[in-house]
Amino acid sequence: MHLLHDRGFQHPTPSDITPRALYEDRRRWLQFAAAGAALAAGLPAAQAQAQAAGPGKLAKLPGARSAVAGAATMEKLTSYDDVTSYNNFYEFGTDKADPARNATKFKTTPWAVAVEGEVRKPKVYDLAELLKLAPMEERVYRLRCVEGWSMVIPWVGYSLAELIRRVEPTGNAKFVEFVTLADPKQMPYVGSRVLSWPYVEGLRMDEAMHPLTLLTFGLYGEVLPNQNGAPVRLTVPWKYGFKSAKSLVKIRFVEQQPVSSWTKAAQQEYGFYSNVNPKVDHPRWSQATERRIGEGLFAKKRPTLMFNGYEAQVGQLYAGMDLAKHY
Ligand SMILES: Nc1nc2c(c(=O)[nH]1)N[C@H]1C(S)=C(S)[C@@H](COP(=O)(O)O)O[C@H]1N2
Ligand SMILES: [Mo]
Repeated sequence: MHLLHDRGFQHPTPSDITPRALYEDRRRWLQFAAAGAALAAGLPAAQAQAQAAGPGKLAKLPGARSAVAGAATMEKLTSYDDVTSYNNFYEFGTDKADPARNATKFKTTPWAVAVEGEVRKPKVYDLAELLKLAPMEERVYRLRCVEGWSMVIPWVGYSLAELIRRVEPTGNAKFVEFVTLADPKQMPYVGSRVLSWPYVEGLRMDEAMHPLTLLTFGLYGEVLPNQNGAPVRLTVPWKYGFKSAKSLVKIRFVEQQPVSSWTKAAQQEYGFYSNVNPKVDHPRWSQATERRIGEGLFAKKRPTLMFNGYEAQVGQLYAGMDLAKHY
């Protein structure tokens, strides 16, 4: 059975009411929201102030405001709590709460990412090198899971293209394959039959080079929590969330289209492209609408946007393609 990629229930969280003007400065808004939540939880004002500075749980990883088009939606952010407690990371379990619960001791140092295949300069990068390879940017992206829910997350990282340029792909590099850690000693579901391990994903070369494709090291101004794919993951905002592979250990440049773990599990349901598309339904459910996590179980669903709202930036990558066929 590979039916576990279901439409998991969302847990309700208090939604904040925000004056429109505060949207102008997202950072101010963030502080406001955090302070509001802390006050609502009955915390003293001083503590509320402290929480307002950020989630404060992990090492800081600030990112400069990104200049990349489409990289800064002004939509209300999903709360840090929701972003870090409602996760898909099947290596750590299939329940939304499993990754946060089961990844607390996940060891992410030392860490290295092997960049290899059809490149002139293959190299094993250790995490410290990757962290200083290019300036960190903050990118506020919508994340749309194929299951029919979505979030808005302030990621920190830089365009994957920065890394790709440095390894100098050859003319044979048509696709990029992403391989993530599969360590049965640390990851209780690796070895289980829910997916084939390691978790593998892939992009076409032009998709991998697109400035929106983010090599991601943090969120909410701090390093990635384990459950979100520490210490380094991919974020591809116009595709369903499963394309954004977590805890990367290998980036391989190849001539043939890679077969991703989800395609292997159910080819009719999860195609190579997996671009967010409200007009192409999943065989078992509609993709026309989505539930925004944090808005509550009974909130009206939102219409799903073509390419998750990034059509202006990425639409031309698929010009002339039949997107129902290349789902
Ligand atoms: N290695 C790995 N990466 C993964 C997954 C996974 O199970 N294993 N799940 C994917 C899915 S289905 C989604 S929706 C996103 C969720 O990312 P988030 O938990 O940071 O929101 O991670 C993706 N990356
Ligand atoms: Mo997902």
